[in-house]
Amino acid sequence: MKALVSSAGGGSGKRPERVFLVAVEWKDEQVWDVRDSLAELHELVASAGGSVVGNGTQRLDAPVASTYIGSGKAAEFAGRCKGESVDTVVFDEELSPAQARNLEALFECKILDRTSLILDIFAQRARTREGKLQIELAQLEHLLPRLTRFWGHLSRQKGGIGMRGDGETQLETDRRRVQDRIARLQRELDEVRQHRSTQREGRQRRLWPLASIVGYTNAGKSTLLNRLTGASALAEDKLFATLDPTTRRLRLPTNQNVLLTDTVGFIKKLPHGLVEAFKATLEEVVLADLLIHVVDVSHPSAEEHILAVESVLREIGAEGRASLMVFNKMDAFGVEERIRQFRERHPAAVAVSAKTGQGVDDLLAAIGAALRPIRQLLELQIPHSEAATIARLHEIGEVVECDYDGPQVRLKARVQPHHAREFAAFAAVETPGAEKNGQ
Ligand SMILES: Nc1nc2c(ncn2[C@@H]2O[C@H](COP(=O)(O)OP(=O)(O)OP(=O)(O)O)[C@@H](O)[C@H]2O)c(=O)[nH]1
Ligand SMILES: [Mg+2]
Repeated sequence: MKALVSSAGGGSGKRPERVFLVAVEWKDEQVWDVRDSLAELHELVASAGGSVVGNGTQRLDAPVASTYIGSGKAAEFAGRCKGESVDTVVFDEELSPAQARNLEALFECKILDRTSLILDIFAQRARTREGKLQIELAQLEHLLPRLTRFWGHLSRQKGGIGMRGDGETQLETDRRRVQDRIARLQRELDEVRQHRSTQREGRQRRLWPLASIVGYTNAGKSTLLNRLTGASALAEDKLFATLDPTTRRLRLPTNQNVLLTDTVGFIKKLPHGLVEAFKATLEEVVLADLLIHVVDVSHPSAEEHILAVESVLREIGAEGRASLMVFNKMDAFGVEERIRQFRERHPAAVAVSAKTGQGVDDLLAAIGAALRPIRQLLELQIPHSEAATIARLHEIGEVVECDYDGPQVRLKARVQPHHAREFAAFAAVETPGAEKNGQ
């Protein structure tokens, strides 16, 4: 599927597709207001390169089997769309293949649902081979049950009375072709992943703890990674600007090295197929020693964003990981009251502005504290003459006590477990052990 840029309307110049949005207000729904949901769909369309020219909503108890929304409403919206020369109608819900087909016939234009739109955006953004394979797989799996719609013209041409068999045969062939492609993609993905996991084994990540930045799309995750590590990850006011994970080293003021990963943002109703396709990438998130959950506190739906992120984390098995909540965009106008309210529910959260750097020192301290249990507390006695060893300890560890009186220097320091060996010869009489009092 292509991005929402069409060459329709004649001429060679491409213009943004004209898009009409349709959302449903469920009678018992309160948490997520339909306006917020439409606003988000609007941003999704803009991120895909389309231009929203109107929208319509309907209040319903349950979806209507044939057209999702009521047929009267559908006809009314179709009339508006024709008047506005709309190219594409995007539904905020997932449509069944039959519903999409019926709506397409009624509106006489392209119908997309939220899932196809998100897949579209992901397809535009994928850069790495693994990312591209994952998206194509998710797209084909979404397409398979809908084949009749996309390949409709074939069956229609051939599928007149008495020729129905031909149309069906064509459809079967197409279906098999897609299934074969899915199988091939899965094999290729397995190979890429195997290669990646061997690479990962060799990397330093086993020595340094891993912290993953997670959060709703557009929360400021990449901006935060850039702020903390001086990286230059792409940060944009776009949904799903980041797709492929970026990892950078962060050195905390306590001399602790941490690998910090920025990854794909989450969204409510993230298509399940997509979560499946991204599971391997997201596994890196699951395996992290610390999850840094970035929340855009300036967003009116910040509360729902937190719930959506927690739900995706549950889905990928990251529930219960050590995590630190970060209220980002504290520089935005009028967010103090919101931060105060959120703090009641998340007392350990840290407020920052990734943009201005405000609060970053507190964040670094909080990351250090959260990772403290991973470090080993050494109690050492080092001769005064071993100045280089003492200097080395200050360089790679966090020295918490230091006493130069007496024949030997007595030190207590927290170091990464793999550094402990270097100082084994200087262990104080008491056996050093992993520190248990953490966070
Ligand atoms: N005012 C303000 N804007 C911010 C702050 N941090 C990020 N932004 C803006 O928010 C937008 C999104 O930032 P990104 O860093 O791309 O967000 P992300 O979470 O990586 O987004 P995706 O990769 O799309 O999921 C950009 O326009 C940033 O400039 C902040 O602290 N304050
Ligand atoms: Mg990003």
